[in-house]
Amino acid sequence: MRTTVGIIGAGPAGLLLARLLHNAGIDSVVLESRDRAYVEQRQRAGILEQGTVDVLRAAGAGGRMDREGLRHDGIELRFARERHRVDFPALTGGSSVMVYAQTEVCKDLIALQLEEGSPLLFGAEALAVEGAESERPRVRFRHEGREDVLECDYVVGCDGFWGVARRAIPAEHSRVFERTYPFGWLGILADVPPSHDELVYARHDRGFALLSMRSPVVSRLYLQVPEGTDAGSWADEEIWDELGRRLETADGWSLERGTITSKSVTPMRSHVHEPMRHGRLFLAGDAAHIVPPTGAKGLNLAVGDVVTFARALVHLEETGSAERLDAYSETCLRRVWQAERFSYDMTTLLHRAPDATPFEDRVQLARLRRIATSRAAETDLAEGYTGFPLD
Ligand code: RFL
Ligand code: PHB
Repeated sequence: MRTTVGIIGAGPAGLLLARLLHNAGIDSVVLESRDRAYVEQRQRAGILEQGTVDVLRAAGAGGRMDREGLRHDGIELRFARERHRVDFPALTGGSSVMVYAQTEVCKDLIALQLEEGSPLLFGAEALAVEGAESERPRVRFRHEGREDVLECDYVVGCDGFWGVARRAIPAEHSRVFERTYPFGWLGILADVPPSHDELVYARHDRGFALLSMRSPVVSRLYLQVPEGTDAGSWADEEIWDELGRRLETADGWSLERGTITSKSVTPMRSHVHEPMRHGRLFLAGDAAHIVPPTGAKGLNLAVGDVVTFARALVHLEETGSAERLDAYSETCLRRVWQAERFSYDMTTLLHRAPDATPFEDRVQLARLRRIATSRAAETDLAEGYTGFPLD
């Protein structure tokens, strides 16, 4: 098999890249190791930045998002039983975010790709990327029990944190920057209308809690739990009790309970692989970088990477200049590091480290109070949350 751009992985990064290339008249093949149902049901992100919303619309993939997504103009911070709303449009000159689940973004892009795009193969596991430094990189893969080779002009590894693409970059050319956190998130989906109309990020002495949503009738909630926690060790009622305690306010707000339909634990890490390119192999999305979910940045960064790649390739085809493609890693990493910084700030602002000292607790509360009382500090949060511009 032969194509211009071989894409490994049909998460948001790979699917959107295939769509952008299709719109530009460039052919591609997407190899995805899992089946379609799995990819469409994997519970993950929920927040799209303004820039991501604009990209999906321009790619012709925003129809259902505009009908069913929920535009949010702010979030609420809770600490010391107080609440403070951050008003995004007022602080950023009009930006907001969209609540529209990653599962839905993937469903929309898969439907478009299968209808009118280049080939998208499910159950096709990439085994290795070969010849990244040559003119003709190849992806060896297994599909329907047979091994095959995809010959490409370019390979883009959109295969997430555990994928194979990154491994094709020799260690002597790689640098990894990493931080792990001694806690994770226990996330639930529940059949109950959200108890607040915007997301609530709560700092509590017992740990962080987040109230989010998937629709007007489905809530998504998270609790900070110790690293390595087994989701099954938390009974449903215990989860609701703990969420109620951590989200409690002095003004009598109350949390509605409902049937929990899914329960899982996510570890938290910050990770960046530099550079994001080796020869004709490019890394995009979680394959190159991971952020802790507190800043809601992972999917949005993946979108930024593939937009940068697609624009650079179109520029090459139109002008003959590889300048933008050569600058891919540098261009992406500038934005990646801003998101890493923001996600780290949000994580340390709101979580309680198991070894936190009383001094650190006081500083954390002072940081929150600063945001609640200084327009400059609040604007910094609003700008980071609604998203950093694409170069
Ligand atoms: P994905 O989504 O992991 O997709 C990678 C795809 O590659 C496939 N694959 C392979 N295919 C072929 N051959 C191989 N050898 C392969 N190895 C892997 C996989 O099956 C998969 O389909 O990466 P991508 O596209 O880079 O997208 C990244 C996002 O999924 C991720 O950053 C976000 O989900 C992170 N994230 C959030 N991001 C946000 O922007 N806003 C949020 O609100 C948000 N909340 C979250 C999150 C992630 C979470 N978890 C579970 C980590 C909340 C949570 C709880
Ligand atoms: C989600 O709805 O899954 C979600 C929202 C905000 C975050 C992380 C996850 O910061």
